[in-house]
Amino acid sequence: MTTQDSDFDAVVVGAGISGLYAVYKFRQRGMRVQGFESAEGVGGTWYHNRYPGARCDVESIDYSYSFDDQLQQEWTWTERFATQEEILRYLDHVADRHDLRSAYDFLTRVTSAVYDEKAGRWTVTTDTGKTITARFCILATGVLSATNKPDIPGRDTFAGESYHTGEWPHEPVDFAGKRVGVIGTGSSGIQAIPVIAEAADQVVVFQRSPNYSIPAGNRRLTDDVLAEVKANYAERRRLSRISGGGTPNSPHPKGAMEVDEAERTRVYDEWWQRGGYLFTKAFPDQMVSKAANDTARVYVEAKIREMVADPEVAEQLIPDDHPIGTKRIVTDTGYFQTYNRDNVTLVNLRRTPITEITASGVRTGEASYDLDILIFATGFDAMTGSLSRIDIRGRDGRALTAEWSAGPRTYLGLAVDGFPNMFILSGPGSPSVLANMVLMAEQHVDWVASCMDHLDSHEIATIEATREAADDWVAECNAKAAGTLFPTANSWYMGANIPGKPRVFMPYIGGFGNYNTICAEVAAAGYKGFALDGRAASADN
Ligand code: NA7
Repeated sequence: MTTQDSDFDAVVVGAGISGLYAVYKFRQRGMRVQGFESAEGVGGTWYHNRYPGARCDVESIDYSYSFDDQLQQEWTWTERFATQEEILRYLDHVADRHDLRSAYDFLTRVTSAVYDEKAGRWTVTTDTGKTITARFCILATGVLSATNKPDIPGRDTFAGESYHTGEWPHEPVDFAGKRVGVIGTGSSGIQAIPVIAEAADQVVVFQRSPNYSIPAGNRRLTDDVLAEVKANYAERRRLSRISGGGTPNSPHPKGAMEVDEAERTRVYDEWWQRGGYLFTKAFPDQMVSKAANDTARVYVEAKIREMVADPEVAEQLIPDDHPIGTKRIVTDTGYFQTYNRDNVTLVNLRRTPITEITASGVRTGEASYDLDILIFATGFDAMTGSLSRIDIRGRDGRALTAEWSAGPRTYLGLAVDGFPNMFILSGPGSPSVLANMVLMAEQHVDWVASCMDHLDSHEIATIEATREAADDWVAECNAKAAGTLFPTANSWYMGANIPGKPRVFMPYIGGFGNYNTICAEVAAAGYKGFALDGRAASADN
């Protein structure tokens, strides 16, 4: 390899939704792009999370790229909420359609990214021994990709088959006639359990915290529905970009406490029928006012009691530790009814914690459960985990992990002071996990691409967030979160699921539409809050 071969305009780490679009967009600008991806194929989250029942909780017609109108007109989603398999097929199609794979080295994990101040370039090394340099370092490493496998005593001694939902094998897992244990009842566990229960002999669910979950109301998309969506796609996308969550849904015009009980119930009935996590957005005050939230909580709890035949089991499935929606609310298909089956047992770990995992199964304070298959549906080191697994160093060799020891610090969720020409896509400090991730990815990549246009047309070599702008943005994110009920829950949004991780509400919760406006204003003001070639930006730059 010659120096020229190993020197790029941009390196893109990750071939998920944001990485793929970054490669597309940068190549459109005529850039030489090198991508790295640790998996064998494209898809990111949707490559790895192949567990039974895995689906997106955002509607397929919204959870899809908007940049290629021909693609959105030609592609036919089959279901309202797409399966992992269908989303991966879609992303494979996009990669082929735009020849994106050719930018990537697959089965290649980036181990370090180091900024060379003298050269003004990033040096990136991989676990395959490759080293390249690039002007821009783009981290599209995903927010729910670094899996969390809790350190339960005896964890690795289990002699049967053992899987994490986020690292699911490619070969189908055969559950027939098997005794299956599932640890964890977040989105992954709640989606997987009903499907596994249909196939397995026995399912034992080890639940530490119950979760709120709303039936998806999933259905096949008819030709008529698709024709109407496609005829109005531009307007649908416009509404999504100005919305709070990146989909064309808006809450009731009045707050839950401003309407009478009959109206409140009518609205909840309507949003219950719509299905899924959108239920948390029925009223605008639901995630802000405890009294409003309580009305939603009571409504859903009554539904759970209706769905579960055994009242004692129903009570154990009802959360008592967080306002509804402050932990990512789950979108399910038949979850609560699964506990009406004879072959499903709920083990309440609050009452009887796991003491150890043994060669034959799981032991709690009260009983031993012999298992053939043990599934960890135990989540992720969310938002920062995929970044902290790379040795990222900015000016003066400063390590990103050290800079973030008290929690992630970014400007706009995109940039970090001391790390010039480095952009994080859909990272902490952005609305990513609270919004439609596909439109989020497009917004970030489009913003970065026009920033690059600005730099090039003004002959500016480097852009870097100022410390002051990052401090202000962190304060703004904290203030926005403090105005809601979200920080009251021990959620992965707060880093609370990982022992030792700082408790900080990581996403920006001011709304996707507002965020888009802020980013546009920053650019229009000549990249306010950034230093360009080391000098604070002004509107004349
Ligand atoms: P989540 O939502 O983080 O759920 C993980 C689950 O695993 C949750 O029920 C945890 O209980 C449980 N867990 C974690 N550690 C343990 C230990 N040590 N013992 C018992 N149970 C444990 O991850 P998911 O993969 O389901 O979903 C992640 C996101 O992906 C989701 O929010 C969607 O946005 C898509 P806990 O609540 O911590 O008591």
